[in-house]
Amino acid sequence: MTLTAPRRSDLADLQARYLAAQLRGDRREAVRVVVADGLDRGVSLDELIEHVVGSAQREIGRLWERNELGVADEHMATAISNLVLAQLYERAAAAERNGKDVVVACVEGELHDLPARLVADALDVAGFDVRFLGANVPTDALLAVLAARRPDLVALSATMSFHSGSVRDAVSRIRAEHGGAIAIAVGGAACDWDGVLVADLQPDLTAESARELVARARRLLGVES
Ligand code: B12
Repeated sequence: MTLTAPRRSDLADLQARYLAAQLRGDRREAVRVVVADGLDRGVSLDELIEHVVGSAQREIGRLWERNELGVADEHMATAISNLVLAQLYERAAAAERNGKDVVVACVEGELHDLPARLVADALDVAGFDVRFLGANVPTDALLAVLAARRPDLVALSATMSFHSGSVRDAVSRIRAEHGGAIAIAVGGAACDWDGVLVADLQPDLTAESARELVARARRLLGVES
């Protein structure tokens, strides 16, 4: 069944109900809001990632920053998002594989793997063959994976600006070992907070959201959409 595109107000309503479920620690309601009331009613994975799960996580961050939420509540909320993403991954209709191989990793030291997971899931559902390495990947270990797999694209995620050094180190070592054979994408909130990072590194690709990354990766790698 094809449904009309969700309006902003529908997405805002889903986000508000999802956030309320996260704050109550109600895992079943959180899954119901995103899967039954979102995905099953025609809201796309991209919209759910960006305007429901992602934006609720950012709101959790604001509450935490203002001391309106404790660390345990933030952990509980993030665990709920991981559960919900696993359900979405299983249920979302994946596009036909496009033959392009991508490795997604958080740079060394970076513990925020949920943003990178959003990126990995969006690429995967869009048809890319994705290896998601998770949080805090030592640069040596990342290079070993790249040497073994020789992917078309490596997507490096950094949230904290104090991990800019890890991003710089990873990019320069990937270039030294592979030249231009592996395209490099750099992204995550560290790029917003460290204004010169992307300008200095000139990666093949950057994007502010998972959805934008998918579109740009398609163009960069010559995938028909
Ligand atoms: C959950 C959380 C944690 C969890 C992480 C759990 C996990 N498994 O991810 C834990 C508890 C580990 C944590 C730790 C810390 N955190 Co924290 N955390 C958060 C929180 C609340 C949510 C993160 C999240 O899920 N974001 C949701 C997604 C959607 O974020 P996103 O960045 O917008 O992602 C999109 C884009 O960036 C892009 N993207 C992401 N990766 C890539 C890669 C590529 C290649 C591309 C192209 C695009 C791209 O696509 C994504 C999807 O559209 C944020 C709040 C926030 N605003 O994000 C704080 C936040 C990031 N944390 C913060 C802080 C301060 C910390 C700590 C320093 C706290 C401490 N004192 O220990 C540590 C640092 C840990 C470390 N060494 O890395 C601050 C950072 C402030 C700043 N300006 O520096 C924030 C903003 C909270 C706040 N408001 O104060 N945190």
